[in-house]
Amino acid sequence: EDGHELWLRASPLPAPQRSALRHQATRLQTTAHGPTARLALAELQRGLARLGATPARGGKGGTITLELVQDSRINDEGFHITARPDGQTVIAARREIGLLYGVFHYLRLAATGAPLATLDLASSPRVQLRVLNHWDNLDGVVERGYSGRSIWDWWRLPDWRDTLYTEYARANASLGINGVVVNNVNAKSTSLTAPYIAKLAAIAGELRPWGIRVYLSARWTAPMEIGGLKSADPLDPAVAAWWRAKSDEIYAAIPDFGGFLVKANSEGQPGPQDYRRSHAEGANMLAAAVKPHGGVVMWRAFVYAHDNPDDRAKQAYNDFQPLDGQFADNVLVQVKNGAIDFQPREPFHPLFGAMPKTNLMMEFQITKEYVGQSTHLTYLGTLFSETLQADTQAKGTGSTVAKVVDGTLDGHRLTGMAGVANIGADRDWSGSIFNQADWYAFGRLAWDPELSPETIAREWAAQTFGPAPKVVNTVTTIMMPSREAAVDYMTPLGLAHVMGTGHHYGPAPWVSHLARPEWNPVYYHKADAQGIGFDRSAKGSNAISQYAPPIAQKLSDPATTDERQLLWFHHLPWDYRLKNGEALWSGMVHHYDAGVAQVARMQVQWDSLQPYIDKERFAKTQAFLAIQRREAQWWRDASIAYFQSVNHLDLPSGSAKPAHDLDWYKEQNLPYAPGNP
Ligand code: BDP
Repeated sequence: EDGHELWLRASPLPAPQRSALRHQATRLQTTAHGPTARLALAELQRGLARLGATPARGGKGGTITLELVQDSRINDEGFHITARPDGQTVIAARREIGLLYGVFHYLRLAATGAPLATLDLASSPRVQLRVLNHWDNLDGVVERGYSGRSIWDWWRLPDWRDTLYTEYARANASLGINGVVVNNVNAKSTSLTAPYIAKLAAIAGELRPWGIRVYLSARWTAPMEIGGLKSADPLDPAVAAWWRAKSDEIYAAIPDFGGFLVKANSEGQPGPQDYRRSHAEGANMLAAAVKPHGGVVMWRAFVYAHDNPDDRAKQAYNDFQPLDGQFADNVLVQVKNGAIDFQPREPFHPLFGAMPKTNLMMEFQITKEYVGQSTHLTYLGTLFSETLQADTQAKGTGSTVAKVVDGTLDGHRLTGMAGVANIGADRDWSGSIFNQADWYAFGRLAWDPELSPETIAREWAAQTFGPAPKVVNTVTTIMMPSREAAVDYMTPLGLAHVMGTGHHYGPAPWVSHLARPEWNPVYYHKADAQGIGFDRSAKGSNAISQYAPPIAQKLSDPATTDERQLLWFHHLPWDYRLKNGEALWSGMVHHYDAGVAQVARMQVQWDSLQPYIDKERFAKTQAFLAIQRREAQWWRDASIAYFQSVNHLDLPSGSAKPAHDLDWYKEQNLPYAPGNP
């Protein structure tokens, strides 16, 4: 039990459920016979066997039938499961992929102990493109990867197709993930050369039966680097012709190629602005190249420029919002959940709700660059859901980010959700057992952004560790507050980006020497003897004006700002009174304390599961929690030592002094931290 089986390991059900399931599933049949339907049937057999319910030969009992139907209650990827008391269960879908998704859902119900005897359940994905973004380099190093090397063995492709590809595809299909961008957004042109297209075609062949398309991150200057052109100007006809020919070449090898993802004019990457063209002009040129083949372009809005003195949090909006309505219909603008960069907590990105005429897709980071990487247990389902449920107020109350993303708010049909993958070649895929839950939660929320993170945690726990209530309850109790604990010990009350330089692991709020102002933690917290926080009100950067008026109004006053985002929006004196009556400084210290205490509780809760969990996964999680406990303390102590050196205030009574002086914390460095670009 090393975690390799993920949430698909399903252990035998308790005896009564097992025999009920066996009775339900005595005969399995399919009326569809394409490759995906065959996989669906095989998955059903395999899943039932793992649950201890292998159909008995010649036994009397019910039948499960996989059947293609015309059903108006579901879309092309949806499924409809009905189970009647006479023992007939039908998993119906319009296309074979729906049968596969339906089988996985049926098995999920079984593994989590749901009743199966009578069912009438129709489900369709609410988001069309449910895509993993691999930040994998061609040399096998994964940018911000904490789970080993890339699973793509480019060197030995296309001849050698590792069995890992099928296992990976199967895990994704079990969640409904239907697209994969295989290479880093900091892209190399090499990915677009003929040998690499052949390699990609081999991967595509492995993923296709599981309903997954491949996409490529495109390097903007590829026409110059591998095409011999003098320019990459999107309005230069030779450039457009090059991309059209390149797209034709890719589609000839991969007829269902998904399209391109582009990081342009961001963090040193080239882009159309180098030619004084807008993001829309760039995106549309590329979109025209893939359009005849049904492809899309996912154009990232993660931009900020070193020569722009404006608040970094405002720059994407400033660049993109004026372009609303100018993007071609096969372009999606891919927006990170928050305006800075995947912090433990960020307010939702102001572009959501502000570009009604554009297909906006969500980008979450599943890999935990800023949230403890592989060792800290910080379940991201709550983070994803918090953003999705945030109300943009764009069209009045209830205009949630989820409704922007699923297209219902503005009537968009082309919709998407991307997650920066946490997958690598480690045996457990994700760097820790609990990091698997973030991959799982991403997939489930991409299918249905309204699912509750607690429901998802319970599902994941039951499938990963078995359905015993003690286990599921305890694991869920550990997971649910875990991300808030990290917010408390890392960035309480709306602080952000105070992590160590480059690797983003561990505390470094004192760093102030880096070349670009917005690379320095001091830029984000602005602590001085008088106070702390980034003033984004009208007196400050006025980033709040990028939100809909009712939200901007609330954010203009610290008293009506959600305290969890207080210092994100306001610079306040150290003695500012929090809602509970305490001064800001003592409130901060209490948050740090609370974060550390919560991790200590998580350790006790996990220890109580020892009798129920297999040895290796138990021990690994236990060891990682010990690291997290130690490092939560480090975060707390280093942060307090630094802020105290700025404000010279005493600690509230009952809070312990940091174990070391500030210089000691400053000297801690991590020269070989993983995942650095
Ligand atoms: C930041 C990462 C950097 C990525 C960048 C991006 O630190 O490695 O290249 O985002 O999203 O989070 O492009």
